[in-house]
Amino acid sequence: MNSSSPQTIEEQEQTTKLGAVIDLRSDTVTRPTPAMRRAMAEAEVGDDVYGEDPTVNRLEAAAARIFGREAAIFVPSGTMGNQIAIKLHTRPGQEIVCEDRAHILDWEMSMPAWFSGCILRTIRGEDGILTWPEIKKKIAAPGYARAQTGLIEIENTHNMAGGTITPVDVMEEICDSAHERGIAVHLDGARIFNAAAALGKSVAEITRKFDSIMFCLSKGLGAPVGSMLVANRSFIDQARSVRKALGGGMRQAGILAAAGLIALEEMPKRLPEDHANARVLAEGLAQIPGIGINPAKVRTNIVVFDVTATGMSSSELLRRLRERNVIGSVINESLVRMLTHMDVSRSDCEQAVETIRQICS
Ligand code: TLP
Repeated sequence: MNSSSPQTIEEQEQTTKLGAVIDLRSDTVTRPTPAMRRAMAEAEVGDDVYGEDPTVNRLEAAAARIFGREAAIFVPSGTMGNQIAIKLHTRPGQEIVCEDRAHILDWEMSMPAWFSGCILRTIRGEDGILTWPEIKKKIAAPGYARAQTGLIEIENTHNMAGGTITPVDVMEEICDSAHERGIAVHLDGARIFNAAAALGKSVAEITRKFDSIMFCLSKGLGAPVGSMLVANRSFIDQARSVRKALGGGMRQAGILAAAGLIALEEMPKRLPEDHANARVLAEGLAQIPGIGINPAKVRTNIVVFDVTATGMSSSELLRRLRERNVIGSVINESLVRMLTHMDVSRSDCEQAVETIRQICS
């Protein structure tokens, strides 16, 4: 287990009481903008299980158009989006190749095994980046005596590796080579808009070869709830049944989709600001004796740093930081994770660096 629960319930309650905290635990913590709240209040709704919610339908059409695909489905969470895709791409008894710190491995409750009957065949990629030559070695040889590889999964940006970006040509080589062998490739693109912003390319351009793409509205894009699964029409038609089976049929979900539409259409353009703030954080941290980080590797909104040389464990450092109203999350004994998002400013990041400096000195 390379992670621990970021917070106990008591700690979370304490957090909500604190008020002026600089909350760098995740980009999931953002509150809906006033425009989102207005759109939610005014949303036209219907029963989405009957396919009759006009706002959900608009959101799904917009996501499909933006990704240049036939269809999309609105799901309650990124976890559900990934797990629906895994269910549809695989058969029980198969293997899924993914990176060693993948979200589907560490944070999705063993659902590939539990729900789809598959095991994960992992590879440690430098900076979380997988390449075809490495993946190729892990693909099961055809035959009756070995579990067959049913799916390859790529996470971009890679969360626990520090928001790193797998280059487009690397992803495309993986997709082309997998397809030659009849293996599908799913993208956990929870933060694919961050990758696109950092690369200066459109999400459609960088994801065109994947068989399915999950992305989150509720991370850097700032929506309160929701993710999308994007693919061809027949895949998304089947995804509707799997979503229902998982309890993800949400009725008047237009209330949520209304915020999702603003997230999708308005928020990607502000992501460079989060990336610049993450750089401020990383460059500041790099100046603090005992903190291990290479700021040049911080290209999006996730900052992961090593605290071993401070003599404190990550949870000890975070406990002391929390006393001073700065919160981050634990990855493991030595690694801390901090994310920038629309509810933290550049000066919040500077303040966080200063607080960490005081604690370390
Ligand atoms: N990530 C959360 C935690 O679960 C770790 C976070 O705070 O970063 N894929 C990736 C790459 C993710 O980072 C996440 C959420 C998901 C999928 C799942 O999304 P949700 O939380 O909506 O199920």
